[in-house]
Amino acid sequence: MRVAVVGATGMVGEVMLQVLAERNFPVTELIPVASEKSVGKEIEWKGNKYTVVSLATAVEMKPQIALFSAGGDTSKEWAPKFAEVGTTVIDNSSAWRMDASKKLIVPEINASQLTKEDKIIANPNCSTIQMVMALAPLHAKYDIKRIVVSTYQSITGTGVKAVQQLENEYQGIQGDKAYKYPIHRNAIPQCDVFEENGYTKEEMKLVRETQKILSDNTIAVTATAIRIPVVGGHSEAVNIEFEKDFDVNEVRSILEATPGVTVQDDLANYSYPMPIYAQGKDDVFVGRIRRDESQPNTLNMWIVADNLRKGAATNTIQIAEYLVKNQLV
Ligand code: 2RA
Repeated sequence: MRVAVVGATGMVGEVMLQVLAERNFPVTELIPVASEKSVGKEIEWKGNKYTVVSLATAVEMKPQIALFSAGGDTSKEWAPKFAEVGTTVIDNSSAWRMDASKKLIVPEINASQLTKEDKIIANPNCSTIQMVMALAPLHAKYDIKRIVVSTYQSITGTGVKAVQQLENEYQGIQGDKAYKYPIHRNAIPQCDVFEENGYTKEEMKLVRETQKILSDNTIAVTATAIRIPVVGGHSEAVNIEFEKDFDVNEVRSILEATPGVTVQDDLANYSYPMPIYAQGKDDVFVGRIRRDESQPNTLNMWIVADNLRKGAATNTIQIAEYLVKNQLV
């Protein structure tokens, strides 16, 4: 299969290349694509060297699949051009996620929605993916009424510049800034820009994307997204009010039986999810599972995942695997 990776030299692009190799995705021809400044660079993948090409060249090569992580503007302009030559695009930007004609897919939850006609498929935001992975099976059983989520997000979600800023601040040296404020020894209550309602785009993604993926606009969601000086993954404290009551042990059993979810919830042995241990793994880790004793039918939990893997690259490639397995490409 001829596969283009658009944004091949970026953080998510590099992880997509790594995951394609790890999962032995059936690539017969790899087309690394990047912005003009990177065209001509060589990358190595599975022991072979590949030359980075431009978006226009990649379209002419008519890949069967194009995995995008190149920002919303690039996706808005170029995803349709790939689709016009028959390529199926799976896009990591927010460009298409809320487009009513586009599918927003977490394979374990709603891949069955996909058809051959879907030529631009949206990969949800990383903080949404890890949350719905844990909530979808509970919604099916207990019917979610309201979600209150606070996220503690890795600087890798912002990109290389943020990782470098933390390193520079740690070393005490000056350099380019991804954030207006220091991130070392700090917590910044802003991920992405603010919307009119005082919430950030990141917080409103959790609201809107969760409703779309779970196909239920009656689910009330409120979110606070915080940036913290961590690199391994995103963490989330989630409070869920259900329409029906539940048994905490049954909740734990449901999660333990959910593909892609690992329960780490053994307080006697101080076992709970942490980003430093989630880094490099594809599962979503859930712990601190406990009833909210302040109101009926309400549960608290802690959800951690590597935002570059299940939060982006791995979910994208799992969508591609589903397409191939079901002969939709
Ligand atoms: C972030 N989820 O963490 C966003 C984009 N990757 O900044």
